[in-house]
Amino acid sequence: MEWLVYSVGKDARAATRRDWFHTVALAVRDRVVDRWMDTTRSYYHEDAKRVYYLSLEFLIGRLLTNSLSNLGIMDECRQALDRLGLSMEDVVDAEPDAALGNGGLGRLAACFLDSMASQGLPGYGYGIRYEFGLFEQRFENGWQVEYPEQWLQFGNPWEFARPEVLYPVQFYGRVEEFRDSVGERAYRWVDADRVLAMAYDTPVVGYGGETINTLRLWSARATRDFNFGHFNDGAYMKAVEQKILSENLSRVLYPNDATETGKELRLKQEYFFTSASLQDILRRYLQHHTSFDNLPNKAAIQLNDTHPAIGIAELMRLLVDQHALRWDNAWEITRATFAYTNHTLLPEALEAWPVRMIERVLPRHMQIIYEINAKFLNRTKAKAAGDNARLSRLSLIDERGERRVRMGNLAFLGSHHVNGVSALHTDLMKQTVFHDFHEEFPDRINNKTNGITPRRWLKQANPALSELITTRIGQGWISDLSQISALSEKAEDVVFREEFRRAKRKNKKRLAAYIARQTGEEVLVDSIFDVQVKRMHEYKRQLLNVLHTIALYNEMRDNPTVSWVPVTKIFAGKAAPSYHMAKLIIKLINDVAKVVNHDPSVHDNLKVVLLPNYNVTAAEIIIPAADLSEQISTAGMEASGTGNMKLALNGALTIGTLDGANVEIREHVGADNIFIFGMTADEVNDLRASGGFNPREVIASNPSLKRALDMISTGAFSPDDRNRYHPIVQALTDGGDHFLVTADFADYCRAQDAAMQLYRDQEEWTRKAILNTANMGWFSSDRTVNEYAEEIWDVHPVHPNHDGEGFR
Ligand code: Z2T
Repeated sequence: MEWLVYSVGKDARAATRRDWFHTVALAVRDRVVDRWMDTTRSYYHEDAKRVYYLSLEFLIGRLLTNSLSNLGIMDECRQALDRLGLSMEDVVDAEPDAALGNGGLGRLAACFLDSMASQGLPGYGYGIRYEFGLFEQRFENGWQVEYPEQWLQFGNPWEFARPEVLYPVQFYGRVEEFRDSVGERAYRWVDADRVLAMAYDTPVVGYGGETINTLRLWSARATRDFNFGHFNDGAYMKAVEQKILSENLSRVLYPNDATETGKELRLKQEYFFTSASLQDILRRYLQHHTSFDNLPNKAAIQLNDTHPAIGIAELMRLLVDQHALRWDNAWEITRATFAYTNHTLLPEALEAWPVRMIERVLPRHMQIIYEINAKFLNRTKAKAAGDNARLSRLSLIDERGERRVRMGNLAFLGSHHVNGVSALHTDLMKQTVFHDFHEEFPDRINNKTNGITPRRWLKQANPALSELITTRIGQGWISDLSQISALSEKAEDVVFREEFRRAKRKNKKRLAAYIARQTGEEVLVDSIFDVQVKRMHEYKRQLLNVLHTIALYNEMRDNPTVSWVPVTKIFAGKAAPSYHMAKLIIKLINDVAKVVNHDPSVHDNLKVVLLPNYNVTAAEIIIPAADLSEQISTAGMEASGTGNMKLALNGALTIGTLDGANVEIREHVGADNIFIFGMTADEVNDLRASGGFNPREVIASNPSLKRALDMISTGAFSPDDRNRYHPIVQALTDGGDHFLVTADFADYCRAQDAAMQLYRDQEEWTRKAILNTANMGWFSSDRTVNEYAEEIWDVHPVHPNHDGEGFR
């Protein structure tokens, strides 16, 4: 109560739910600060090797439940609120969802922060404090409309502004050559614009509260130069305008998940946070060291995709230009410090900045990139004389068309390890994008299959199942998920199966209420909750699911006397605002929902819902309630997937292709407990290479597919605009069906039938669901992070001293 009065400045009668959220968050934060300082101080005193996770995205979601749960004070807090007549749920619901990321890549970064802190690893996250996170999605007339996501509008109780942690970051200008004190050629970057990067720190509470790490996000501030000197009116207003423009750097997250826009502001964002982070890392290192030789023994820098890859040129610049190291020495240190994670093979998502743009925005970096390239190609030329095609593939510069810098090649060359995010993806990296580099550096590529944190994705999101698990096997699974395998034998226990079903049913009721609130649709709790939640993208094939939905709808209408297993098709996901096809697919799902849900002839046996504004908070409600998990991307295209892991851990059975981590999920849960269908990545590759795939033939030979497509194309779902879906039908037919939707349709329907038949046998279904939960232990991000720590970073746990006296 005192907290409310003194920190929020209100008395209890005037307090809103948001005020209570801020009150509770500030009280929780107070419990964290001492341990946070202890942790930081322990790292400092031990001069521990730290790992720095550089990521343009951190998809955190809400933090209140997470903090309370990891600190072990959930019940205490609930009781305190009870005494005030307040509901915990209401307070929790008042927190905005921090959506500083697009999807898998950003959420992976957030899971890694949780896992590093939970295992006592000295890990820092570095990124951008976007004022606007990923847009809020609404449906207007069934179409996606984007609204700004104003998560900071009412303040952020978790962050600490550090106005004293401020670094200059430069853009534009030119490079001057001069002779240094020993007469060597040297360079300086002059006449550049300056922006300041200001730090905001958020404590990352590890499970048990022993370790509290730091997420440091940078915010752009104008330099105060314009306050000095004399201005006439015009110059003054120009200077103020300049200030506003430079602060746009940290204004908004780019909403593209797997396509790059090549916009200058995006390049500037990447350099902005990377430069500030490197300056901060070097400052911390120099507190203990006078030479840079030990940098690789004290700092591991992980590049989350190529977004921070300009850091390789930046570290070279800092070492060579500012600290006067010799090139070869600086390069050795740089390579020993950086490692790079690749998250996609999609060609349109591989960053390639125009040389002309980098020359203009970062002139010194362009020189450094040329120098790195020249030295590398010269060395390679000596070995592979004559093979010019190979050399041009290895080059950092793509010379076909407008000259561009291949950021993936730069990241590869400047790193000591390069990893993919699932076994299949890593293999494909070696065969495709990095084929030549892999030949050149056969030990550099390694696999680190993604994982998810069991704290957020099981303990917090699914209290019903978590409590059940803990009553049977204790709570060791929370910090060591491999222990969950002890549930396997419980799959044979009829009482346990009953309780497992009860937990699932409770979650389904919660989701049904959420669906009713969000869409007005009533769904049957006893239907199969068939869930596809992820970004909207053609390669993820929401269309395949829609086509099956329409085919099932037709079958149900044709055979009204059959006793159908009721199905609820649940979709959620955002489309990039400029991705017209993905937005059209959203409209199609909404149009199909409208027709199916209001057709009395299917007797409520089929419902279709598309939930708006999918984010971490929505995922926490949807995932624990799922029966069937749709992981149906075209094989070879989904690098890993992580939603697949969250759903299986929560006892959903997967229907999926042999893509990304689905392959490893099958190995762990067993082929009998997963519905695999469709072409393999090799088959996809062969079919595309043969050029012989003809969707028209496939469609003609499959009446149910033909009927579904005909309905879409003749306007059965869009009577107000019968041509609306022409682009979709076109893509699936004359367009050549690049994602092989039609090719996999028949086998997908077979797998769907198998799932529906199995669902009739609730005991058998539950047995398999339990075996999924029990066998997903390996997919904990604790395991993933440990692999990085041991095989890439060489960092080790530190146990913070919380005695108080020793250090103070
Ligand atoms: C993203 O979420 C992913 C890859 C990207 O490539 C970009 C973004 Cl924003 C540049 C996803 C992959 O699509 C997904 O398969 C993977 O599980 C996830 O990254 C984490 O590795």
